Amino acid sequence: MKKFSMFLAAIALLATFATACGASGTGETAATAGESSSENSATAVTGPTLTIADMAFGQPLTVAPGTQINIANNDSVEHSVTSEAKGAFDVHVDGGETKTLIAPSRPGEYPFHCVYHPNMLGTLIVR
Ligand SMILES: [Cu+2]
Repeated sequence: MKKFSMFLAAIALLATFATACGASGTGETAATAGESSSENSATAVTGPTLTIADMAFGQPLTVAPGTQINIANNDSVEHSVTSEAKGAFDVHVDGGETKTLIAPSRPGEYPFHCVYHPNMLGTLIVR
């Protein structure tokens, strides 16, 4: 019996969450649906793309400060684009996925590597 009441409590909790989620989108069901589809396309923004293939980053990429860069991982394993300068950027991309990296706002040369494959090296140039 105790188990059953805990089950009911869990259901009630879930219902509360569902209500809370629904409340944020009240009256915007259509807009919310639109948002989620634009979110999907937002993973691939219009802008420069850094393509990772065959365990390599390819040629250095030059972008303006703050540019949204697509990181397309064509390999089947996860890679990261991690700046040598601590904290400048660190984006992890699963195999076959694309993520967005925001270029630093400060111009300069940003060497980076993959934390999973330290021999993978690349350079991002911001100017
Ligand atoms: Cu890697």
